[in-house]
Amino acid sequence: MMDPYLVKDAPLPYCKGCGHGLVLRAFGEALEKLQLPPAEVAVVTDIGCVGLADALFATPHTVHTTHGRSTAFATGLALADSVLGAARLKPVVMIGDGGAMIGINHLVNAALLNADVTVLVHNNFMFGMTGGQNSAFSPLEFVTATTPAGNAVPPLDLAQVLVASRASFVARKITSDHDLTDVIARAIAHPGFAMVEILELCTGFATKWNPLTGAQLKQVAEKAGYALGVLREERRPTFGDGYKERGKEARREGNKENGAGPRFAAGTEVAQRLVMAGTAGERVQTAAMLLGQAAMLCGLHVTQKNDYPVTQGTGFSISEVILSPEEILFTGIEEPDAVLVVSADGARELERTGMLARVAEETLVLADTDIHLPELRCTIQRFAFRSATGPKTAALAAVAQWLDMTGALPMDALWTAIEERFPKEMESTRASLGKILQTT
Ligand SMILES: Cc1ncc(C[n+]2csc(CCOP(=O)(O)OP(=O)(O)O)c2C)c(N)n1
Ligand code: SF4
Repeated sequence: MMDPYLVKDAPLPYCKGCGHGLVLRAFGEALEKLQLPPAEVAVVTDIGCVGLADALFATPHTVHTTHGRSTAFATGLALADSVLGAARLKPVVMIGDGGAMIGINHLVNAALLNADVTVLVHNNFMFGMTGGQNSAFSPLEFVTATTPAGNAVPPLDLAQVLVASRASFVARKITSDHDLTDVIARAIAHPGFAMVEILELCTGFATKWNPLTGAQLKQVAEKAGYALGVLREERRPTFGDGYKERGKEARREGNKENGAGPRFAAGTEVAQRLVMAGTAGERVQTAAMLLGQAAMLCGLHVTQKNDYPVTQGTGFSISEVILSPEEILFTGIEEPDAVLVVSADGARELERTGMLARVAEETLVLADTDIHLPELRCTIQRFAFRSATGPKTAALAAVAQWLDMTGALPMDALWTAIEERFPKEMESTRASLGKILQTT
């Protein structure tokens, strides 16, 4: 028996009677009905009361995003999973009508792409969290904080906008509909973009200022000229399907050339979590990318996460790389297996973020000769990365040194990665790295 998707008996963070609670319950029931593996469900929440839901999910991934942009984040997840992964991930967006108004172009784009994303639009006709302001979805004559004499502008028919955007599944429901759970489940199971708009009550503001009850939501829809129910359900290829189809031929050619399957045997049988730290502009992330590519040539799974200041060309540059024979389900590094520090900027940032405090006794720390590091639980091994190879090759030299010491990947895999990405620099890079490898 799988763990439940929602936290059991969790107190809801909404006002009493808020429609968000009913949608959440129906969404939870839809997940129970579908029995999707929780690791293959990503709940992407928007800003607003609707976005308070993250803590109520026990097992699926949750991502809390910026106002109006949740669909864009979910589209990114779906496209990456369908193009690079196994196309199993189901991102489900929880967004209010305020967020849907702000980010409407993201919904239009996701619909055009037919990204495998489900968007649950919680339409309570106003901005709830900020005090009941008018949204593009407020009905005519609706009283809101910004339209105290009644809204003079007709509401947007989002379902029609998305039908015109070629969305492959579009529905509009009311919270009290008996089949709400089924329609949400159908939307999630639908292969491609699906939007379910749910008309609901904001009891914090809307029902205080308007003679509105749950039973009257149907009349609101009628007055606005809204169609209800499942308005479109059709099959067309998702963006990922199309991408894979177009890429098939190219890949077939590529495989012929490269020989299908791994080209080298990895030396490691367990995951390796590396943190690389240096200075922006000194090719730290390029070195991490080459390490990742070398690992992929050995058939390993790889993740790379980069961090640098917004100015990009100044300050630190950090890459976190995980290489693993197993699928990598969590990309964070709690306790690194190796830390490569090639500049003072990088060292300062690792100290500031607490990464250095998380090293274990077995962590391999390779640092440039002159860099100050605090006392660590493990020994620090020093190399003249910068002076021997130059600042722009120091990070790659540290990678080569780590490979040389651990044998996690054969050095030939790294040389091949460098040759494929930077053929013109191959000779000079090899000569530079040779200097550091010979000194050990
Ligand atoms: C870009 C941006 N604009 C404005 C805000 C302020 N803000 C926070 S919550 C909110 C209202 C959200 O309304 P809605 O999306 O309808 O969700 P609800 O609160 O009704 O669930 C606003 C405008 C913000 N956080 N970010
Ligand atoms: S203010 Fe409105 S949307 Fe927010 S929790 Fe209260 S009832 Fe729900």
